[in-house]
Amino acid sequence: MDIAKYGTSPNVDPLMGDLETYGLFKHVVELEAYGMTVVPPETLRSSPGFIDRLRGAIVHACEKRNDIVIGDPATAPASIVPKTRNGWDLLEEDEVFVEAAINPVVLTLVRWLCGQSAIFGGQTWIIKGAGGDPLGLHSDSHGIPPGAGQIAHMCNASWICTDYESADDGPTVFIPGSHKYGRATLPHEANLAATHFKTFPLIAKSGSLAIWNGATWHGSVPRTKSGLRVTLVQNYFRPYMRTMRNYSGNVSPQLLQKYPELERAIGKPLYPYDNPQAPDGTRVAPLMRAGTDPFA
Ligand SMILES: O=C(O)CCC(=O)C(=O)O
Ligand SMILES: [Fe+2]
Repeated sequence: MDIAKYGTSPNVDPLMGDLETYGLFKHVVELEAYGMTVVPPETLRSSPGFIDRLRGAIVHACEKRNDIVIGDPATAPASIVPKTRNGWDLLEEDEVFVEAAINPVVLTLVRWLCGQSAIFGGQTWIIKGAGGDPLGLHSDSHGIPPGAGQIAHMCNASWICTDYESADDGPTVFIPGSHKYGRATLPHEANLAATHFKTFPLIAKSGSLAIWNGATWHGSVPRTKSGLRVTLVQNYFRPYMRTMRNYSGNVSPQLLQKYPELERAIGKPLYPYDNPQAPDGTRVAPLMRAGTDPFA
């Protein structure tokens, strides 16, 4: 029996088809059970050379914004990594960032977690050299208090741009099943070195996607290898959430025309009203519809 064929659930039925087409059932089960999954490059159907172009574009943007030369991340010294935090809003730096944001396999898993109305909210890089402190355990679903943990309110879909082979790469580490706690870590729960929770590391080849329910607790361990770890973090939100940047009305019309899926992914958030006296009425019904079904 194939329930989706009955057409009784218009929001989740098409997702079932996409999960089948792209071979994602294991990944959905891992998302539900553990709160995260790693999709290997061969499942992602990226265009040839995609991950090399993406890594190159991240390095180039970081060089340009910080007036430095990084060159090849495999040989660059840790000391070159800028202390500044200016890695957000990359979408229009290079079209490879659009490709990263609207990859159909990525969007299928994003929509599984955050519904058909999921909104692309921002991208930033992580460029990490050896040394430094661990990153404490946290949830990415900022502002979601205990009591609202039954669904993902946002998710993190990160492109892995250099191999994460072991703890030496300084990977993200996760607490399995912690998305079910439905709350942020408390201050006494954040210390990764002292935690009593069991953790597992993100191990993945360059070109993989790591995606997690934003509520899944995670941190990261210091890198001990030479060279740099490069990651593109991408956040997607349910339409009632505030995003890093409101891309609606703020992306070049040429880019939207070239990538129609981008227009859908950046969505048309209702709040805050762009005109407080006369809000755009066409945005009300979609947000109300999103309130009817976690897959809407
Ligand atoms: O992998 C890391 O270094 C931290 C990742 C993280 O916390 C995030 O992307 O939200
Ligand atoms: Fe995080």
